[in-house]
Amino acid sequence: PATIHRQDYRPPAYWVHSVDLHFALHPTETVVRARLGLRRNGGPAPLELDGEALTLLDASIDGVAVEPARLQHLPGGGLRIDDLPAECVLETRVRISPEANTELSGLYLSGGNYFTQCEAEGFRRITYFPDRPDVMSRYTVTIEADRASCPVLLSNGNPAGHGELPGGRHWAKWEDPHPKPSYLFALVAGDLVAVRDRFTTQSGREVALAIYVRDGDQDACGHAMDSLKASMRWDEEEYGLEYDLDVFNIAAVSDFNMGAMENKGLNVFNTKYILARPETATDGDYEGIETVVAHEYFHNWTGNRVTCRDWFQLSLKEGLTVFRDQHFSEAMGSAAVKRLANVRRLRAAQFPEDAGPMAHPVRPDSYVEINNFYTATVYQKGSEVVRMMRALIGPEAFRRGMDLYIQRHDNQAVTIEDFVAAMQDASGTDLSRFARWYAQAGTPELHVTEDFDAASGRYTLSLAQRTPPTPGQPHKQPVPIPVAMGLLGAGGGALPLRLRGENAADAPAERVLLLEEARQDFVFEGLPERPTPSLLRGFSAPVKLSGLGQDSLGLLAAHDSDPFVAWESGQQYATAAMLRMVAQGGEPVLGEGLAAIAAAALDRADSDPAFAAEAFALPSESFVADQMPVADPEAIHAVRQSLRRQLGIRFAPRLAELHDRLADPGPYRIDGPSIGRRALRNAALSVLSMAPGGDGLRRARAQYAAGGNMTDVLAALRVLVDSDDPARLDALADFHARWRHDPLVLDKWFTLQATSSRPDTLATVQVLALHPDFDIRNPNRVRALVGAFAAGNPAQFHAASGEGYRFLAEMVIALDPVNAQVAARVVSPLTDWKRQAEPRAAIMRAELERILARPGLSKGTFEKVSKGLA
Ligand code: HT7
Ligand code: ZN
Repeated sequence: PATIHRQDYRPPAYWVHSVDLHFALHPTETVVRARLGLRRNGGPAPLELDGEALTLLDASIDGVAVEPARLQHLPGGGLRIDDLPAECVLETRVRISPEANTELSGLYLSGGNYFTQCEAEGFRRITYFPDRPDVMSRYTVTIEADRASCPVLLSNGNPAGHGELPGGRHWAKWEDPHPKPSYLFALVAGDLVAVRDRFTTQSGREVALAIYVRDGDQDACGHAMDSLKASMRWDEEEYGLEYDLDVFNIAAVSDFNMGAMENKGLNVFNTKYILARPETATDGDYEGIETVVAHEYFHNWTGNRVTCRDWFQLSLKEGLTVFRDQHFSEAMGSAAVKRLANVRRLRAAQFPEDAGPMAHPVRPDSYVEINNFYTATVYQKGSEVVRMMRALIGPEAFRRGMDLYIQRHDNQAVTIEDFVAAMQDASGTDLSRFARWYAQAGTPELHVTEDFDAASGRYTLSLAQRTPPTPGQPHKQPVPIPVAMGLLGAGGGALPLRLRGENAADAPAERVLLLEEARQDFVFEGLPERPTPSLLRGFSAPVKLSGLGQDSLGLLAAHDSDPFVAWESGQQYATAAMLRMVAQGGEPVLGEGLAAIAAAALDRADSDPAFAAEAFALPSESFVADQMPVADPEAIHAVRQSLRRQLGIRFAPRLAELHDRLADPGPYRIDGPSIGRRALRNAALSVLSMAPGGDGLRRARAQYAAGGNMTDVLAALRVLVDSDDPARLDALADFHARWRHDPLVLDKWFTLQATSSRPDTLATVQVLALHPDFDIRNPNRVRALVGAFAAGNPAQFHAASGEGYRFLAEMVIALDPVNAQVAARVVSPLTDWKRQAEPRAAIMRAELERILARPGLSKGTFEKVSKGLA
């Protein structure tokens, strides 16, 4: 397959100023008529239209039928037409089969209803079109379908008419006044019901809101609707950005390749990010809904009104919009806990990506399959880059920069340079060096060394940075790293921060150092005692920090005023201790330092239970493995389990007391304090249940039997499923019997078993892949079983037998012809062979070779596997 290079970008030969679509919907023979208003962009050139899985019925130019010989069919399925006039109307009619579309890209059927997914390149599976984001058009869409099976007919923009047709059919027309790229087109049709609400914008415009779901799910839309209204208000208050259509529709679908899609005026959502009832959704599910609803809504301006020139600029909309949704979620709840949860996710997904075979810059230079570049780097690291830019220029200048960006580029398809230029012009800060963050792959390593001269009270903090080589980028330049910091005295109090040459009077307690060179010294004066540096407060830059000893980490964990540094220091302390135990072998010992960090975490149970739960948790097995040049998944698992057992024994009375005391006082509430309480209570139960002879398992059985909200039920079942308790099988059977008609809850049943720490998990997973409820065509179910096992259960996936690798390869081989996008995603853990010891690495390579040898392998899976082998 061909590699596409960013440098090869050329403007399109034709603009399409207007698109008039007509759909005659049918499960296997949908006919799409497209009238494209074309205008040449420059001198004479052929018109090239993308197309995939289309059957061309006929074509005309300005009403005159085109001779078939004039249409040149291109290898990928596209069309080429020479000698067109500078301005004309091209009409095509194609036939497509939604029912045969298992890729879930283009127009497809889910549960008998029609949905589209066009990002990134799905529109070409609906009609012939220059399917690239810099071609922006005004759309009119008419949908015609059987009234009984498809009472609801939706598309982008505002409704513009509807009516009856003979033969029990009906039609609806939609007009979108805003020019948009083809990837934002959407159509939804079927037997859905609407949950309705209203929103009045700050300028007084009335917007009709609706969430379309399957009948019976209406009661599960309240949180999504509340989140939508909160996002609409927040974008007005924070950025002055108002919604711009008369209607905002959301449709929920259970077969979907990703989380959701921001189509103009008609967002399409995975049901996972819409439906929530206390008895079916966990607190994490509720938080995910708030985040994803906000994210898609915020795209209305950052992505839709101002869009990307080409797919290399993806982070222009995704990094910025993730930053906006994270900022929103921080404002809605406990900002500090939200921040450290997001940092934990960044380090779990993006840091390994940046260190692996698919490492790429936030703005990639090339790709084979663009779907492979909807990555943690483009999204999460992209968001961190925007966050740093805001920290560097300040929030007021950032807001001016956003205003300028939108004022300059409304209704345009632009580049990351355009965004940085707006920020630079609005702030007067030179951001040319900063742009390296977009161009260089790899996670910068920040190393600290210190020197204190007690006689003069002078303290020198030396910061050095290095970004490791990544594929195609052997040499890196320094990047500007904002280091938010403070200095602590031995008692944990803040010391004044007076840099050499500054006035003693206005020494602050916190400041941001900017490390721009490979190494810089920062000299502080007037210090009464040897300080301990608190660095990267709030995780001010996406880097790996090293150089602090265990004493410093222990002090920071106990005393730092910055919640991120306090949490992070505890995690780093524990990671270092665990790495030592893995290296030494023998029986792990819970040292006094680690026990003190755990005790300090529990001391915050009343003041901040959400933080206490985060700080009490040991670093994940994957995080510890990521710190090793060659991982040892089984040893890490053994150490972590042993430490959890020892924590359970040591803190048993306290954990039992917390489990008793933190039970929900009344009905389920989804607010920060309630979420925090449940998180800590369930963390206590989990660790308590590790202690042999304790009453943790009894408590888990009782908690499961009590039922109630899904957060507590699932936490109890998690404990049982990881244990040898005979009750676990009954509980699993009970859970299945109770929820087998609710796909989202059934996904949890699969994931629980796939991520169990029990040694027989692989055999269980193999059996589950044959379960009648496992459906390889449903991405949520594939992720719930295969994805969860391979990415979320390192000890079992990396079983020495290699059976875990073989299982994943089999699943990828079966999945690739059904849904290549999902296959290319779930294959990732197999590409991590360079960090495994032999013979595991050899087995992983052999499985990758086996996948690569499959005839007809998709280009997406080919790209991931071949890069993974390199
Ligand atoms: N912009 C959306 C990305 C997306 C997507 C990409 C490829 C294939 C399927 C997809 N579904 C949604 C989602 C977002 O980031 O907001
Ligand atoms: Zn997005």
